[in-house]
Amino acid sequence: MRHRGGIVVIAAVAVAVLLPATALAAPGDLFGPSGTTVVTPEASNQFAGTFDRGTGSREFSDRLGAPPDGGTGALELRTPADGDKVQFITDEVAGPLARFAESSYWAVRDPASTAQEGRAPSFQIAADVNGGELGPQELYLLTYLPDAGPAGEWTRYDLGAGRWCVTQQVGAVDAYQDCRAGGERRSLDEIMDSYPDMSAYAAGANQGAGDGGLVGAVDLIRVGDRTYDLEPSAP
Ligand SMILES: [Ca+2]
Repeated sequence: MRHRGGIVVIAAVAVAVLLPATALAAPGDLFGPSGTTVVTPEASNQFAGTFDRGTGSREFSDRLGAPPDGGTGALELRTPADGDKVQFITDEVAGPLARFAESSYWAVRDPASTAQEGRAPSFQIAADVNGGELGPQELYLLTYLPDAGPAGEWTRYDLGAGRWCVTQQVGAVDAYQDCRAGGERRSLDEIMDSYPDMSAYAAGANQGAGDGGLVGAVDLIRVGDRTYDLEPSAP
């Protein structure tokens, strides 16, 4: 087995290979006319796990229901152990960080979770610090930590108004863990002031590392006028 540092470095490279900027972008303007894209096991719309590790799992399910106007189900995320991480991220949202000024997602914590109080699925944006081609050392992760709502109740998180940790992805650093450990949080405006050319190339839900025992679900990921409704099957 490779040591953790090796795994993280390989994962970062895998992200760059799997999600090359806008090269795989779907036709049409995702940020023009409003619309909803239904994401199912059969129609992933370029969503994929990226920094996954350990024994965590993802499953489209009706078990925890869905938020209002979110269909019948959602994407369930399980991280039994602290070392587990599962993600669900798409590059269709690639573009300037300003895109996320109007963005949100919904999440719920299964009441049966044994994780620490307050834990719920988080959100991350992978970004190129200076735009253009993603060069060495240019991968940064923006991490949003939700304040978990009551267990079993779907809660909407306003990402545009949120505060984010900004972490350069180098070596063995886990941006989520780093943020959880007290990383400085900044508004999107503050981040755009500091890094005017920073450009997102992927974004989505993150659960772990450090969320052992958490069972959660995410749904209605919205960026700009585009909403992704996560469902076990097509309507
Ligand atoms: Ca749904």
